[in-house]
Amino acid sequence: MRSYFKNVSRIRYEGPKSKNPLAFRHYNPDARVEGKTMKDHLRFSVVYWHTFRGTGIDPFGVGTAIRPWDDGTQSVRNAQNRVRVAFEFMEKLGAPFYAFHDRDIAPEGANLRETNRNLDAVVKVLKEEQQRTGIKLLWGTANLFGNPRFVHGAATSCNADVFAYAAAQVKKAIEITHELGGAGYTFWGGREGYSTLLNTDLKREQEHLAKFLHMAVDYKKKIGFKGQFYIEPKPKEPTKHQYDSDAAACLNFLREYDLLKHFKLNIETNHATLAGHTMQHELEVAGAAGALGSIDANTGDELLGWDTDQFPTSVYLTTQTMLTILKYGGFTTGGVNFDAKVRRESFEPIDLFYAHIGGMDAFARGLKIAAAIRKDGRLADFVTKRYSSWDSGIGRKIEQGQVGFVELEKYMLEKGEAAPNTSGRQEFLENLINEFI
Ligand code: XLS
Ligand code: NI
Ligand code: NI
Repeated sequence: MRSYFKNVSRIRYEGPKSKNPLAFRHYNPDARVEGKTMKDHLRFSVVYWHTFRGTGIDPFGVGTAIRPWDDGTQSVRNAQNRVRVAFEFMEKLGAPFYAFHDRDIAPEGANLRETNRNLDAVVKVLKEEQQRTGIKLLWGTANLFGNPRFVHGAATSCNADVFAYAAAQVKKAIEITHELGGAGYTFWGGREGYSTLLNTDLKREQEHLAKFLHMAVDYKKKIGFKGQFYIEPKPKEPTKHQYDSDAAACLNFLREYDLLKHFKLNIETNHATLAGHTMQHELEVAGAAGALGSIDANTGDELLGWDTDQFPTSVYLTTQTMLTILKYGGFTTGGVNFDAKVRRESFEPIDLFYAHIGGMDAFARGLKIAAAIRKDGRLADFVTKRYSSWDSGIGRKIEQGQVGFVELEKYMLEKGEAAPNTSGRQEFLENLINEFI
């Protein structure tokens, strides 16, 4: 096979002093952090859609990306060739995982049967390449938003036939994910939301979505797919309001419809920003519910109000992210999935390497810094001490359910006033974090 990245050899770790732009300064896959290799901690994943299907198109202009391997046709042959290019890229980068939507990897045919045939033809090559390289599938998903049939949504469409089509499509997408040994399967809302409430039966749409997810759970069991199901919260875009708007809304939805035990969350940084939260907030909310599954690692632009999907470069952000991920025990099935795209202005193939190397190094630094903060222990000690009134006396009695309002009134009438508060020390703690960055 022809090489498309001839001038790039396997990206290696060269240490923080390296000036080689095609080397890692911090990501050293075999180095151990808290007893686990960086590779196993971070489980980096390349997304097929942005990295191999992104063209740089925006609402004001056509694509700019130069992709010499792409012949510009919608043929299966072109799609199969692209798979080989993708694996050459991922192999050279040293990414252990990738993720895809069904429609990124293979073109749609004239009807569902033909589309499924196209998929199978490409999955065959994906399987070969996975075997050749050892690169694995982090998760698969279905594109239920691109085709015009999904104009009103998929599982929440007002058109029952569209629900049926989406079900058939997801059935197939779970099957191919299973066949490729995927560690998970993600449901992202796509167009599951509304643009106006004037034409929307919100209750009915949400019930349909729950029904759809139950069908997916049933089918997963039926075929013996053991991968983790994820929901990826996002508050808006493309619709004005997405039903899976943030981690708390997703958890509530999953609980209400008895789905929580079957799902974890895939938290995306830029979606957190759009929801008016920080990434760390979303991770904490998911983690506290035992539902922190995986992350889509990108970043937005504070000055732009949409999902710009930039590669993460802020060490402060990756440190916060890794602090919470380590706190909840690290990834099991999930990983750091770069749902990020190079800028329209970065149109050469080599930019794909720079982008991923930067993101991987930013996360490796975040991991090392988070581990150092944890080893130091001052931050965790502060939080433990801050809540120490709950470890004995009246606090302990409240937590253990030994007292109610009557006993608490008696306690306070005797005491007369609450014990004095202590400082929250925000600035002190912010300085402490900066000691490590
Ligand atoms: C869109 C989402 C999407 C999901 C996969 O904003 O991030 O890319 O990750 O469907
Ligand atoms: Ni995403
Ligand atoms: Ni996104």
